[in-house]
Amino acid sequence: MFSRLVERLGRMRKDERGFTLIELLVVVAIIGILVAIALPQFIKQTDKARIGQAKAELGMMRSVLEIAYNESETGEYPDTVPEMVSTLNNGGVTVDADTKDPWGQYYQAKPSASTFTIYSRGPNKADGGNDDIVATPDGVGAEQTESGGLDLKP
Ligand SMILES: [Ca+2]
Repeated sequence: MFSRLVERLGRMRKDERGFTLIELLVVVAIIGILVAIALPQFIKQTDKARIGQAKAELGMMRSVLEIAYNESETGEYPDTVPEMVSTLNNGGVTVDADTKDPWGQYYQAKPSASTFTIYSRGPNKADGGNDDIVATPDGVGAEQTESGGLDLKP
């Protein structure tokens, strides 16, 4: 079939005849079907990669907060967002106005002296929906539901 197409392309140059409308429609339909099959798979893979990135970034923030907690004289976690930001920056994880999760949203923080929760709102870019990626002193988990966080930014 492919060789016939090439043959036809060769002939086309000679007699200046183009493809028929039906031929073009068939080609367009085939491309459409291929895109329809590949696109959802591609989106799924993209989200998987982004979830992995969010987990890694939250894991680094979690490590810094844990180290700072273990080294602190007060035995407390930073209990405000600005304190959390400066703790993270001092620990080598840069958090500035441009620090966003893989979906372009600010990471969310719920600071408190006794514990912390930092999370990404996940693919749906909103609190909850069972797609949030959450870090606490216990670890980092995906496909959870969180709410009530504050933008983690200076
Ligand atoms: Ca969400």
